[in-house]
Amino acid sequence: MSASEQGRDAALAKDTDFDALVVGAGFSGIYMLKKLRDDLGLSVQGLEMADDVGGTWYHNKYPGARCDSDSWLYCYDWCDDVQEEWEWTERYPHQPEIQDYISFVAESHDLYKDIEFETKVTSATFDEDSGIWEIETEDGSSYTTQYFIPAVGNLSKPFIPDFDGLEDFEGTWYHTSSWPADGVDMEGKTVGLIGTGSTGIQTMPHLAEESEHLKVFQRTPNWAVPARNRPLEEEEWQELKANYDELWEAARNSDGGLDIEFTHPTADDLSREEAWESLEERWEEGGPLLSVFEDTLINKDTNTLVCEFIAEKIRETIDDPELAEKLIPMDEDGNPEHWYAAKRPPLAYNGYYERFNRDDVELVDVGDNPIARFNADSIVLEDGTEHQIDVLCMATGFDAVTGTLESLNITGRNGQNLEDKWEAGPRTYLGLGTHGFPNMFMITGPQSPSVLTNMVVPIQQHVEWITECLDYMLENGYQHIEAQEDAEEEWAAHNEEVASQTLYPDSASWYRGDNIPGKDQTFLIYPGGINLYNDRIEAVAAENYEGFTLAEAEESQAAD
Ligand code: N01
Repeated sequence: MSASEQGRDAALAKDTDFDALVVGAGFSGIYMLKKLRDDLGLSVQGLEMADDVGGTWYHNKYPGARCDSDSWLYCYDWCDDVQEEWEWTERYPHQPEIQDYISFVAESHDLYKDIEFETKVTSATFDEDSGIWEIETEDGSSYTTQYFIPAVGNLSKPFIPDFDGLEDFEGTWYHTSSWPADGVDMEGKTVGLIGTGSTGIQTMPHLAEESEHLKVFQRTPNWAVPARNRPLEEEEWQELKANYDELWEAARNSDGGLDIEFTHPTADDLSREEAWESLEERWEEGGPLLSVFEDTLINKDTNTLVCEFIAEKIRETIDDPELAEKLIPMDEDGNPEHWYAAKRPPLAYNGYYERFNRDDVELVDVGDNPIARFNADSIVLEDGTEHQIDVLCMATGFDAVTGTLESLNITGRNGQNLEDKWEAGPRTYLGLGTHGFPNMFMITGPQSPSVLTNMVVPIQQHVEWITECLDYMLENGYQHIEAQEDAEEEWAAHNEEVASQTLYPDSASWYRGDNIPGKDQTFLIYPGGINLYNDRIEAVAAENYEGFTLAEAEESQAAD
Protein backbone atom coordinates (compact mmCIF):
# COMPACT_ATOMS: atom_id res chain seq x y z
CA MET A 1 0.00 0.00 0.00
CA SER A 2 1.42 3.42 -0.93
CA ALA A 3 1.67 6.18 1.68
CA SER A 4 -1.24 7.99 0.12
CA GLU A 5 -3.36 4.83 0.06
CA GLN A 6 -2.51 4.28 3.71
CA GLY A 7 -3.55 7.87 4.48
CA ARG A 8 -6.82 7.39 2.69
CA ASP A 9 -7.47 4.10 4.45
CA ALA A 10 -6.87 5.71 7.85
CA ALA A 11 -8.87 8.83 7.00
CA LEU A 12 -12.08 7.24 5.83
CA ALA A 13 -14.44 6.01 8.51
CA LYS A 14 -15.41 2.41 7.96
CA ASP A 15 -19.00 1.94 8.94
CA THR A 16 -20.88 4.72 7.23
CA ASP A 17 -23.51 4.48 4.53
CA PHE A 18 -21.64 7.14 2.56
CA ASP A 19 -18.39 9.04 2.81
CA ALA A 20 -20.14 12.31 2.12
CA LEU A 21 -23.72 13.48 2.23
CA VAL A 22 -24.75 16.72 0.54
CA VAL A 23 -28.06 18.39 1.33
CA GLY A 24 -29.51 20.41 -1.56
CA ALA A 25 -29.29 20.02 -5.33
CA GLY A 26 -28.88 23.58 -6.50
CA PHE A 27 -25.75 25.09 -8.06
CA SER A 28 -23.66 24.29 -4.97
CA GLY A 29 -24.99 20.82 -4.17
CA ILE A 30 -24.58 19.27 -7.58
CA TYR A 31 -21.08 20.67 -8.10
CA MET A 32 -20.06 19.42 -4.63
CA LEU A 33 -21.37 15.94 -5.41
CA LYS A 34 -19.49 15.86 -8.67
CA LYS A 35 -16.17 16.94 -7.16
CA LEU A 36 -16.35 14.50 -4.25
CA ARG A 37 -17.38 11.60 -6.46
CA ASP A 38 -15.27 12.26 -9.56
CA ASP A 39 -12.15 13.96 -8.16
CA LEU A 40 -11.83 12.21 -4.80
CA GLY A 41 -13.58 8.92 -5.56
CA LEU A 42 -15.78 9.15 -2.49
CA SER A 43 -19.13 7.44 -2.10
CA VAL A 44 -21.68 10.25 -2.08
CA GLN A 45 -25.36 10.85 -1.54
CA GLY A 46 -27.36 13.97 -2.31
CA LEU A 47 -30.67 14.65 -0.55
CA GLU A 48 -33.10 17.15 -2.03
CA MET A 49 -36.59 18.00 -0.82
CA ALA A 50 -37.84 19.04 -4.27
CA ASP A 51 -38.51 16.56 -7.07
CA ASP A 52 -35.75 17.92 -9.28
CA VAL A 53 -32.45 19.76 -9.19
CA GLY A 54 -32.33 23.58 -9.25
CA GLY A 55 -32.43 24.76 -5.63
CA THR A 56 -33.45 28.43 -5.56
CA TRP A 57 -34.24 28.23 -9.24
CA TYR A 58 -36.54 25.28 -8.74
CA HIS A 59 -38.62 27.07 -6.11
CA ASN A 60 -38.76 30.67 -7.29
CA LYS A 61 -41.23 30.50 -10.16
CA TYR A 62 -43.04 33.78 -9.55
CA PRO A 63 -43.95 35.77 -12.67
CA GLY A 64 -40.84 37.43 -14.09
CA ALA A 65 -38.32 35.53 -11.91
CA ARG A 66 -34.94 36.22 -13.40
CA CYS A 67 -31.32 36.47 -12.32
CA ASP A 68 -29.78 39.93 -12.07
CA SER A 69 -26.30 38.63 -13.07
CA ASP A 70 -25.08 38.39 -16.66
CA SER A 71 -26.08 34.96 -17.95
CA TRP A 72 -22.64 34.16 -19.35
CA LEU A 73 -21.23 34.43 -15.83
CA TYR A 74 -24.18 32.88 -14.04
CA CYS A 75 -23.02 29.35 -14.80
CA TYR A 76 -20.09 27.08 -14.05
CA ASP A 77 -16.73 27.87 -15.60
CA TRP A 78 -15.46 24.27 -15.45
CA CYS A 79 -18.14 22.75 -17.60
CA ASP A 80 -16.49 22.84 -21.01
CA ASP A 81 -18.70 20.16 -22.51
CA VAL A 82 -21.85 21.95 -21.43
CA GLN A 83 -20.37 25.27 -22.42
CA GLU A 84 -19.93 23.97 -25.95
CA GLU A 85 -23.57 23.01 -26.24
CA TRP A 86 -25.31 25.55 -24.05
CA GLU A 87 -26.50 28.92 -25.34
CA TRP A 88 -28.00 31.59 -23.10
CA THR A 89 -30.70 33.47 -24.93
CA GLU A 90 -30.77 36.71 -22.90
CA ARG A 91 -28.46 39.01 -20.99
CA TYR A 92 -30.25 38.24 -17.71
CA PRO A 93 -31.40 34.62 -17.61
CA HIS A 94 -35.03 33.76 -16.99
CA GLN A 95 -35.86 31.23 -14.23
CA PRO A 96 -36.94 28.35 -16.53
CA GLU A 97 -33.71 28.68 -18.51
CA ILE A 98 -31.53 28.54 -15.37
CA GLN A 99 -33.49 25.53 -14.14
CA ASP A 100 -32.91 23.84 -17.53
CA TYR A 101 -29.21 24.68 -17.35
CA ILE A 102 -28.75 23.11 -13.91
CA SER A 103 -30.69 20.07 -15.05
CA PHE A 104 -28.60 19.84 -18.22
CA VAL A 105 -25.37 19.90 -16.19
CA ALA A 106 -26.69 17.28 -13.76
CA GLU A 107 -27.68 15.05 -16.64
CA SER A 108 -24.46 15.55 -18.61
CA HIS A 109 -22.43 14.57 -15.56
CA ASP A 110 -24.68 11.72 -14.51
CA LEU A 111 -25.48 13.28 -11.15
CA TYR A 112 -29.19 12.44 -10.92
CA LYS A 113 -28.40 8.92 -9.87
CA ASP A 114 -26.65 10.15 -6.72
CA ILE A 115 -29.55 12.28 -5.49
CA GLU A 116 -32.63 11.19 -3.55
CA PHE A 117 -35.43 13.60 -4.43
CA GLU A 118 -38.50 14.49 -2.37
CA THR A 119 -36.41 13.79 0.69
CA LYS A 120 -36.50 16.44 3.38
CA VAL A 121 -33.81 16.41 6.04
CA THR A 122 -35.26 16.78 9.55
CA SER A 123 -32.07 16.47 11.60
CA ALA A 124 -28.33 15.96 11.41
CA THR A 125 -26.49 14.76 14.51
CA PHE A 126 -22.80 14.23 15.14
CA ASP A 127 -22.18 11.10 17.18
CA GLU A 128 -19.15 11.72 19.34
CA ASP A 129 -18.46 8.07 20.06
CA SER A 130 -18.27 6.97 16.45
CA GLY A 131 -17.22 10.36 15.07
CA ILE A 132 -19.77 10.17 12.28
CA TRP A 133 -22.90 12.09 11.31
CA GLU A 134 -26.39 10.65 11.25
CA ILE A 135 -28.90 12.36 9.00
CA GLU A 136 -32.63 11.77 9.38
CA THR A 137 -35.31 12.56 6.85
CA GLU A 138 -39.05 13.23 6.99
CA ASP A 139 -39.96 9.79 5.63
CA GLY A 140 -38.19 8.17 8.62
CA SER A 141 -35.01 7.14 6.78
CA SER A 142 -31.60 7.72 8.23
CA TYR A 143 -28.13 7.84 6.69
CA THR A 144 -24.68 7.81 8.25
CA THR A 145 -21.86 9.77 6.72
CA GLN A 146 -18.38 10.97 7.54
CA TYR A 147 -18.68 14.40 5.91
CA PHE A 148 -21.87 16.38 6.17
CA ILE A 149 -22.28 19.23 3.69
CA PRO A 150 -25.41 21.36 3.83
CA ALA A 151 -25.56 23.12 0.45
CA VAL A 152 -28.86 24.78 1.19
CA GLY A 153 -28.46 28.26 -0.28
CA ASN A 154 -28.74 31.63 1.39
CA LEU A 155 -32.32 32.54 0.54
CA SER A 156 -34.29 29.35 1.00
CA LYS A 157 -36.38 29.91 4.12
CA PRO A 158 -39.29 32.19 3.22
CA PHE A 159 -40.33 34.93 5.61
CA ILE A 160 -44.06 35.50 5.98
CA PRO A 161 -44.90 38.28 8.43
CA ASP A 162 -47.19 37.31 11.26
CA PHE A 163 -50.16 39.30 9.92
CA ASP A 164 -53.22 39.28 12.11
CA GLY A 165 -56.08 37.39 10.44
CA LEU A 166 -54.06 36.02 7.50
CA GLU A 167 -55.64 32.63 8.20
CA ASP A 168 -59.07 34.19 7.57
CA PHE A 169 -58.14 35.51 4.14
CA GLU A 170 -60.17 33.54 1.60
CA GLY A 171 -58.45 34.77 -1.55
CA THR A 172 -55.56 32.99 -3.25
CA TRP A 173 -52.16 33.84 -1.83
CA TYR A 174 -48.59 32.68 -2.21
CA HIS A 175 -45.14 33.70 -1.10
CA THR A 176 -43.04 34.33 -4.21
CA SER A 177 -40.88 31.28 -3.47
CA SER A 178 -43.88 28.92 -3.61
CA TRP A 179 -45.69 30.50 -6.56
CA PRO A 180 -47.17 27.66 -8.63
CA ALA A 181 -45.25 26.71 -11.75
CA ASP A 182 -48.37 26.86 -13.90
CA GLY A 183 -49.23 30.32 -12.60
CA VAL A 184 -52.22 31.84 -10.85
CA ASP A 185 -55.35 33.03 -12.61
CA MET A 186 -55.37 36.82 -12.16
CA GLU A 187 -57.69 37.73 -15.02
CA GLY A 188 -60.30 40.24 -13.92
CA LYS A 189 -58.90 40.15 -10.37
CA THR A 190 -57.57 42.71 -7.95
CA VAL A 191 -54.11 41.63 -6.90
CA GLY A 192 -52.17 42.80 -3.85
CA LEU A 193 -48.37 42.77 -3.80
CA ILE A 194 -46.65 43.14 -0.43
CA GLY A 195 -42.97 43.99 -0.65
CA THR A 196 -40.80 46.16 -2.85
CA GLY A 197 -37.45 44.36 -2.52
CA SER A 198 -35.70 42.85 -5.55
CA THR A 199 -38.40 40.20 -5.90
CA GLY A 200 -41.40 42.52 -5.58
CA ILE A 201 -39.87 44.95 -8.07
CA GLN A 202 -39.12 42.11 -10.51
CA THR A 203 -42.60 40.63 -10.40
CA MET A 204 -44.67 43.84 -10.20
CA PRO A 205 -44.91 44.59 -13.97
CA HIS A 206 -45.99 40.98 -14.61
CA LEU A 207 -48.69 41.09 -11.95
CA ALA A 208 -49.85 44.41 -13.40
CA GLU A 209 -50.04 42.85 -16.84
CA GLU A 210 -52.00 39.79 -15.76
CA SER A 211 -54.46 41.40 -13.32
CA GLU A 212 -57.36 43.81 -13.61
CA HIS A 213 -55.99 46.02 -10.86
CA LEU A 214 -52.76 45.89 -8.85
CA LYS A 215 -52.21 47.37 -5.39
CA VAL A 216 -48.55 47.59 -4.35
CA PHE A 217 -48.17 47.73 -0.56
CA GLN A 218 -44.87 49.53 -0.03
CA ARG A 219 -43.35 49.90 3.44
CA THR A 220 -39.97 51.25 2.31
CA PRO A 221 -39.31 52.68 -1.17
CA ASN A 222 -36.29 51.32 -2.99
CA TRP A 223 -33.60 52.44 -5.41
CA ALA A 224 -34.39 50.50 -8.59
CA VAL A 225 -32.43 51.00 -11.81
CA PRO A 226 -33.23 49.59 -15.25
CA ALA A 227 -31.88 46.15 -16.15
CA ARG A 228 -32.25 46.68 -19.90
CA ASN A 229 -32.45 43.00 -20.51
CA ARG A 230 -32.06 42.00 -24.17
CA PRO A 231 -31.75 38.92 -26.30
CA LEU A 232 -28.20 37.72 -26.88
CA GLU A 233 -27.54 37.76 -30.60
CA GLU A 234 -25.54 34.90 -32.08
CA GLU A 235 -22.59 37.15 -32.87
CA GLU A 236 -22.36 38.49 -29.31
CA TRP A 237 -22.71 35.01 -27.87
CA GLN A 238 -19.88 33.72 -30.06
CA GLU A 239 -17.68 36.61 -28.99
CA LEU A 240 -18.43 35.92 -25.33
CA LYS A 241 -17.61 32.27 -25.84
CA ALA A 242 -14.33 33.13 -27.53
CA ASN A 243 -13.33 35.27 -24.53
CA TYR A 244 -14.76 33.00 -21.93
CA ASP A 245 -11.52 32.25 -20.08
CA GLU A 246 -10.59 35.92 -19.72
CA LEU A 247 -14.11 36.85 -18.59
CA TRP A 248 -14.00 34.18 -15.93
CA GLU A 249 -10.50 35.05 -14.84
CA ALA A 250 -11.69 38.63 -14.30
CA ALA A 251 -14.82 37.48 -12.44
CA ARG A 252 -12.92 35.14 -10.14
CA ASN A 253 -10.45 37.88 -9.26
CA SER A 254 -13.00 40.61 -8.83
CA ASP A 255 -14.75 42.02 -5.83
CA GLY A 256 -18.27 40.99 -6.81
CA GLY A 257 -17.82 38.00 -9.11
CA LEU A 258 -18.58 39.86 -12.33
CA ASP A 259 -16.45 41.20 -15.13
CA ILE A 260 -16.69 44.87 -14.19
CA GLU A 261 -14.44 47.82 -14.76
CA PHE A 262 -15.17 50.84 -12.61
CA THR A 263 -15.56 54.09 -14.53
CA HIS A 264 -14.06 56.21 -11.73
CA PRO A 265 -12.45 55.50 -8.34
CA THR A 266 -14.70 58.15 -6.73
CA ALA A 267 -17.10 60.94 -7.58
CA ASP A 268 -15.19 63.30 -5.28
CA ASP A 269 -12.88 64.62 -7.98
CA LEU A 270 -15.57 65.11 -10.60
CA SER A 271 -17.88 67.98 -11.33
CA ARG A 272 -21.57 67.15 -10.97
CA GLU A 273 -21.92 67.23 -14.77
CA GLU A 274 -19.07 64.74 -15.21
CA ALA A 275 -20.50 62.41 -12.58
CA TRP A 276 -23.95 62.67 -14.15
CA GLU A 277 -22.58 61.85 -17.59
CA SER A 278 -21.03 58.59 -16.34
CA LEU A 279 -24.14 57.65 -14.39
CA GLU A 280 -26.27 58.38 -17.46
CA GLU A 281 -24.07 56.12 -19.57
CA ARG A 282 -24.49 53.24 -17.13
CA TRP A 283 -28.21 53.94 -16.78
CA GLU A 284 -28.60 53.55 -20.55
CA GLU A 285 -26.50 50.40 -20.59
CA GLY A 286 -28.58 48.86 -17.77
CA GLY A 287 -27.51 46.96 -14.65
CA PRO A 288 -26.55 48.10 -11.14
CA LEU A 289 -25.00 51.56 -10.87
CA LEU A 290 -22.30 50.13 -8.60
CA SER A 291 -19.76 49.97 -11.39
CA VAL A 292 -19.64 53.73 -11.94
CA PHE A 293 -17.74 54.75 -8.77
CA GLU A 294 -15.55 52.30 -6.92
CA ASP A 295 -16.28 53.95 -3.55
CA THR A 296 -20.09 53.91 -3.79
CA LEU A 297 -20.40 51.68 -0.75
CA ILE A 298 -17.79 53.40 1.39
CA ASN A 299 -18.22 57.09 0.65
CA LYS A 300 -21.41 58.86 1.73
CA ASP A 301 -20.86 61.75 -0.70
CA THR A 302 -20.54 59.44 -3.68
CA ASN A 303 -23.51 57.38 -2.58
CA THR A 304 -25.64 60.50 -2.04
CA LEU A 305 -24.84 61.59 -5.58
CA VAL A 306 -25.93 58.22 -6.97
CA CYS A 307 -29.16 58.44 -4.95
CA GLU A 308 -29.80 61.96 -6.24
CA PHE A 309 -29.33 60.72 -9.78
CA ILE A 310 -31.86 57.89 -9.33
CA ALA A 311 -34.29 60.24 -7.57
CA GLU A 312 -34.12 62.59 -10.55
CA LYS A 313 -34.87 59.66 -12.88
CA ILE A 314 -37.89 58.63 -10.78
CA ARG A 315 -39.23 62.20 -10.82
CA GLU A 316 -38.79 62.34 -14.60
CA THR A 317 -40.68 59.05 -14.99
CA ILE A 318 -43.62 59.46 -12.62
CA ASP A 319 -46.36 61.83 -13.83
CA ASP A 320 -47.75 62.64 -10.38
CA PRO A 321 -45.10 64.52 -8.34
CA GLU A 322 -46.62 63.47 -5.01
CA LEU A 323 -46.53 59.82 -6.03
CA ALA A 324 -42.93 60.23 -7.23
CA GLU A 325 -41.85 61.42 -3.77
CA LYS A 326 -43.48 58.35 -2.21
CA LEU A 327 -41.36 56.14 -4.45
CA ILE A 328 -38.10 57.90 -3.54
CA PRO A 329 -36.30 56.80 -0.35
CA MET A 330 -35.17 60.30 0.59
CA ASP A 331 -36.25 62.63 3.36
CA GLU A 332 -37.43 66.20 2.83
CA ASP A 333 -33.87 67.49 3.24
CA GLY A 334 -32.62 65.25 0.44
CA ASN A 335 -30.87 62.70 2.68
CA PRO A 336 -31.14 59.08 1.46
CA GLU A 337 -33.23 56.98 3.87
CA HIS A 338 -31.05 54.04 2.96
CA TRP A 339 -27.89 54.07 0.90
CA TYR A 340 -27.88 52.84 -2.67
CA ALA A 341 -26.94 49.11 -2.65
CA ALA A 342 -26.61 48.93 1.15
CA LYS A 343 -29.89 47.06 0.82
CA ARG A 344 -29.71 44.58 -2.06
CA PRO A 345 -29.96 46.80 -5.19
CA PRO A 346 -33.00 45.86 -7.27
CA LEU A 347 -33.08 45.83 -11.05
CA ALA A 348 -36.24 47.01 -12.79
CA TYR A 349 -37.47 44.99 -15.74
CA ASN A 350 -40.37 45.87 -18.02
CA GLY A 351 -40.73 49.41 -16.70
CA TYR A 352 -41.32 49.15 -12.95
CA TYR A 353 -41.72 52.88 -12.29
CA GLU A 354 -43.59 53.49 -15.56
CA ARG A 355 -46.35 51.10 -14.45
CA PHE A 356 -47.30 53.43 -11.59
CA ASN A 357 -48.53 55.96 -14.18
CA ARG A 358 -51.33 53.58 -15.15
CA ASP A 359 -54.81 53.82 -13.63
CA ASP A 360 -54.85 50.11 -12.89
CA VAL A 361 -51.73 50.21 -10.67
CA GLU A 362 -51.97 51.79 -7.24
CA LEU A 363 -49.29 52.46 -4.65
CA VAL A 364 -50.46 51.85 -1.08
CA ASP A 365 -47.97 53.48 1.26
CA VAL A 366 -47.79 51.33 4.40
CA GLY A 367 -44.69 53.06 5.79
CA ASP A 368 -46.49 55.18 8.38
CA ASN A 369 -49.82 53.39 8.14
CA PRO A 370 -48.92 49.70 8.38
CA ILE A 371 -50.99 46.65 7.55
CA ALA A 372 -53.08 45.97 10.67
CA ARG A 373 -54.96 42.81 9.69
CA PHE A 374 -56.52 40.67 7.02
CA ASN A 375 -60.23 40.09 6.50
CA ALA A 376 -61.74 37.37 4.30
CA ASP A 377 -61.34 39.53 1.19
CA SER A 378 -59.27 42.52 2.21
CA ILE A 379 -56.23 44.06 3.84
CA VAL A 380 -56.97 46.62 6.54
CA LEU A 381 -54.45 49.31 7.42
CA GLU A 382 -53.88 50.77 10.86
CA ASP A 383 -56.03 53.83 10.13
CA GLY A 384 -58.93 51.54 9.16
CA THR A 385 -58.62 51.93 5.37
CA GLU A 386 -59.68 48.68 3.72
CA HIS A 387 -58.26 47.35 0.46
CA GLN A 388 -60.29 44.62 -1.21
CA ILE A 389 -58.12 42.01 -2.94
CA ASP A 390 -58.70 38.64 -4.62
CA VAL A 391 -55.12 37.43 -5.02
CA LEU A 392 -52.08 38.23 -2.88
CA CYS A 393 -48.42 37.96 -3.78
CA MET A 394 -46.24 37.98 -0.68
CA ALA A 395 -42.79 39.25 -1.77
CA THR A 396 -41.70 39.57 1.84
CA GLY A 397 -38.29 37.95 1.58
CA PHE A 398 -36.39 35.32 3.49
CA ASP A 399 -34.79 34.45 6.79
CA ALA A 400 -31.57 34.88 4.88
CA VAL A 401 -28.17 33.24 5.20
CA THR A 402 -28.64 31.52 8.57
CA GLY A 403 -32.37 30.63 8.50
CA THR A 404 -32.24 27.41 6.52
CA LEU A 405 -29.11 26.07 8.23
CA GLU A 406 -30.67 26.70 11.62
CA SER A 407 -33.90 24.98 10.72
CA LEU A 408 -32.13 21.75 9.69
CA ASN A 409 -31.88 20.83 13.38
CA ILE A 410 -28.12 20.26 13.34
CA THR A 411 -26.50 18.99 16.55
CA GLY A 412 -22.74 18.93 16.97
CA ARG A 413 -20.43 17.91 19.81
CA ASN A 414 -21.67 18.07 23.43
CA GLY A 415 -25.26 18.00 22.18
CA GLN A 416 -25.01 21.59 21.01
CA ASN A 417 -27.63 22.67 18.50
CA LEU A 418 -26.53 25.05 15.74
CA GLU A 419 -29.55 27.30 16.26
CA ASP A 420 -28.63 27.72 19.94
CA LYS A 421 -25.00 28.30 19.13
CA TRP A 422 -25.95 31.09 16.71
CA GLU A 423 -28.59 32.69 18.92
CA ALA A 424 -26.52 35.86 19.26
CA GLY A 425 -25.50 35.79 15.58
CA PRO A 426 -23.59 33.27 13.49
CA ARG A 427 -20.10 32.20 14.45
CA THR A 428 -18.15 30.60 11.62
CA TYR A 429 -14.59 30.35 10.49
CA LEU A 430 -14.52 31.80 6.97
CA GLY A 431 -18.15 30.74 6.47
CA LEU A 432 -16.84 27.23 5.81
CA GLY A 433 -16.92 25.57 9.21
CA THR A 434 -18.10 26.25 12.75
CA HIS A 435 -16.53 25.16 16.03
CA GLY A 436 -18.21 22.15 17.65
CA PHE A 437 -19.42 20.72 14.34
CA PRO A 438 -16.59 18.52 13.03
CA ASN A 439 -16.59 17.47 9.37
CA MET A 440 -19.46 19.78 8.56
CA PHE A 441 -18.71 22.14 5.67
CA MET A 442 -20.99 24.96 4.61
CA ILE A 443 -21.07 26.25 1.06
CA THR A 444 -21.41 30.05 0.95
CA GLY A 445 -22.09 29.95 4.69
CA PRO A 446 -22.55 33.01 6.94
CA GLN A 447 -19.61 35.47 6.97
CA SER A 448 -18.45 34.51 3.49
CA PRO A 449 -18.94 36.76 0.41
CA SER A 450 -22.00 34.83 -0.90
CA VAL A 451 -24.99 37.03 -1.68
CA LEU A 452 -23.01 40.26 -2.03
CA THR A 453 -21.59 38.75 -5.20
CA ASN A 454 -22.52 36.80 -8.32
CA MET A 455 -23.31 33.62 -6.39
CA VAL A 456 -21.90 31.00 -8.74
CA VAL A 457 -18.39 32.39 -8.28
CA PRO A 458 -18.21 31.97 -4.47
CA ILE A 459 -20.05 28.66 -4.79
CA GLN A 460 -17.29 27.33 -7.03
CA GLN A 461 -14.64 28.82 -4.78
CA HIS A 462 -16.05 27.01 -1.74
CA VAL A 463 -16.68 23.69 -3.47
CA GLU A 464 -13.11 23.67 -4.80
CA TRP A 465 -11.63 24.67 -1.44
CA ILE A 466 -13.57 21.92 0.38
CA THR A 467 -12.48 19.37 -2.22
CA GLU A 468 -8.83 20.32 -1.81
CA CYS A 469 -9.16 20.27 1.96
CA LEU A 470 -10.62 16.77 1.92
CA ASP A 471 -7.97 15.65 -0.52
CA TYR A 472 -5.33 16.89 1.91
CA MET A 473 -7.02 15.06 4.79
CA LEU A 474 -7.22 11.84 2.78
CA GLU A 475 -3.58 12.09 1.77
CA ASN A 476 -2.47 12.65 5.36
CA GLY A 477 -4.73 10.27 7.22
CA TYR A 478 -6.84 12.89 9.01
CA GLN A 479 -10.34 11.76 9.83
CA HIS A 480 -11.74 14.97 11.31
CA ILE A 481 -11.52 18.68 10.79
CA GLU A 482 -13.03 21.33 13.02
CA ALA A 483 -12.88 25.12 13.13
CA GLN A 484 -11.09 26.46 16.21
CA GLU A 485 -13.06 28.70 18.51
CA ASP A 486 -10.52 31.51 18.63
CA ALA A 487 -10.18 31.45 14.83
CA GLU A 488 -13.90 31.96 14.40
CA GLU A 489 -13.97 34.72 17.03
CA GLU A 490 -11.21 36.47 15.13
CA TRP A 491 -13.10 35.99 11.84
CA ALA A 492 -16.36 37.36 13.33
CA ALA A 493 -14.51 40.42 14.64
CA HIS A 494 -12.82 40.91 11.25
CA ASN A 495 -16.15 40.59 9.46
CA GLU A 496 -17.72 43.28 11.65
CA GLU A 497 -14.63 45.46 11.32
CA VAL A 498 -14.73 45.32 7.50
CA ALA A 499 -18.49 45.94 7.53
CA SER A 500 -18.01 48.98 9.76
CA GLN A 501 -15.79 50.55 7.09
CA THR A 502 -18.68 50.40 4.62
CA LEU A 503 -22.15 51.93 4.40
CA TYR A 504 -23.86 48.53 4.79
CA PRO A 505 -24.43 48.69 8.55
CA ASP A 506 -26.09 52.14 8.22
CA SER A 507 -29.13 50.77 6.38
CA ALA A 508 -31.68 48.30 7.70
CA SER A 509 -31.65 45.20 5.50
CA TRP A 510 -31.73 41.42 5.54
CA TYR A 511 -27.93 41.57 5.18
CA ARG A 512 -27.99 42.51 8.89
CA GLY A 513 -30.96 40.34 9.87
CA ASP A 514 -33.26 43.35 10.32
CA ASN A 515 -36.16 41.80 8.45
CA ILE A 516 -36.73 38.94 10.91
CA PRO A 517 -38.30 39.88 14.26
CA GLY A 518 -35.92 38.95 17.08
CA LYS A 519 -33.02 37.99 14.80
CA ASP A 520 -29.67 39.12 16.11
CA GLN A 521 -28.32 42.01 14.06
CA THR A 522 -24.83 41.10 12.99
CA PHE A 523 -23.60 41.59 9.49
CA LEU A 524 -24.23 38.17 7.97
CA ILE A 525 -21.95 38.36 4.96
CA TYR A 526 -18.24 39.03 4.44
CA PRO A 527 -18.18 42.43 2.72
CA GLY A 528 -14.51 42.51 1.72
CA GLY A 529 -15.05 40.98 -1.73
CA ILE A 530 -14.27 37.67 -3.38
CA ASN A 531 -10.67 38.58 -4.24
CA LEU A 532 -9.59 39.44 -0.68
CA TYR A 533 -11.54 36.52 0.71
CA ASN A 534 -9.93 34.16 -1.76
CA ASP A 535 -6.44 35.30 -0.70
CA ARG A 536 -7.38 34.52 2.88
CA ILE A 537 -8.78 31.03 2.33
CA GLU A 538 -5.87 30.12 0.09
CA ALA A 539 -3.41 31.29 2.74
CA VAL A 540 -5.23 29.18 5.34
CA ALA A 541 -4.96 26.12 3.08
CA ALA A 542 -1.28 26.81 2.37
CA GLU A 543 -0.62 26.82 6.12
CA ASN A 544 -2.06 23.32 6.46
CA TYR A 545 -5.52 24.63 7.28
CA GLU A 546 -4.49 27.09 9.92
CA GLY A 547 -7.35 27.83 12.33
CA PHE A 548 -8.81 24.37 11.87
CA THR A 549 -7.93 21.39 14.02
CA LEU A 550 -7.15 18.28 12.00
CA ALA A 551 -7.26 15.01 13.84
CA GLU A 552 -6.84 11.32 13.31
CA ALA A 553 -9.68 9.06 14.46
CA GLU A 554 -8.77 8.49 18.13
CA GLU A 555 -7.55 12.06 18.67
CA SER A 556 -10.74 13.63 17.39
CA GLN A 557 -12.99 11.50 19.54
CA ALA A 558 -10.97 12.48 22.59
CA ALA A 559 -11.17 16.20 21.73
CA ASP A 560 -13.12 18.65 23.86
O1 N01 B 1 -36.97 40.20 -0.08
P1 N01 B 1 -36.53 41.52 0.71
P2 N01 B 1 -36.93 39.89 -1.66
N1 N01 B 1 -45.40 44.89 5.78
O2 N01 B 1 -36.35 41.09 2.12
C1 N01 B 1 -41.41 44.05 2.75
C2 N01 B 1 -32.78 37.67 -3.99
N2 N01 B 1 -33.27 37.85 -5.31
O3 N01 B 1 -37.56 38.57 -1.85
O4 N01 B 1 -38.03 47.15 3.12
C3 N01 B 1 -45.07 45.44 4.62
O5 N01 B 1 -35.44 42.25 0.05
C4 N01 B 1 -40.08 44.71 3.00
O6 N01 B 1 -40.25 46.02 3.44
P3 N01 B 1 -39.02 46.79 4.20
C5 N01 B 1 -31.94 38.90 -3.71
O7 N01 B 1 -30.75 38.57 -3.10
C6 N01 B 1 -32.38 37.52 -6.26
O8 N01 B 1 -37.41 41.03 -2.47
O9 N01 B 1 -38.45 45.81 5.18
N3 N01 B 1 -43.99 45.10 3.92
C7 N01 B 1 -39.47 44.59 1.61
O10 N01 B 1 -39.95 45.59 0.75
C8 N01 B 1 -32.87 39.66 -2.83
O11 N01 B 1 -32.34 40.65 -2.05
C9 N01 B 1 -32.67 37.75 -7.54
O12 N01 B 1 -39.65 47.95 4.85
C10 N01 B 1 -43.20 44.16 4.44
C11 N01 B 1 -39.98 43.23 1.15
O13 N01 B 1 -41.12 42.92 1.93
C12 N01 B 1 -33.44 38.52 -2.03
O14 N01 B 1 -33.77 37.58 -3.02
C13 N01 B 1 -33.87 38.33 -7.90
C14 N01 B 1 -43.49 43.52 5.65
C15 N01 B 1 -38.96 42.14 1.34
O15 N01 B 1 -37.83 42.43 0.59
C16 N01 B 1 -34.64 38.84 -1.22
O16 N01 B 1 -35.43 39.77 -1.94
C17 N01 B 1 -34.80 38.64 -6.90
C18 N01 B 1 -44.64 43.94 6.34
N4 N01 B 1 -44.97 43.41 7.52
C19 N01 B 1 -34.47 38.40 -5.58
N5 N01 B 1 -42.51 42.62 5.89
C20 N01 B 1 -31.61 37.39 -8.50
O17 N01 B 1 -31.41 38.08 -9.43
C21 N01 B 1 -41.66 42.68 4.86
N6 N01 B 1 -42.08 43.62 3.98
C22 N01 B 1 -30.74 36.21 -8.23
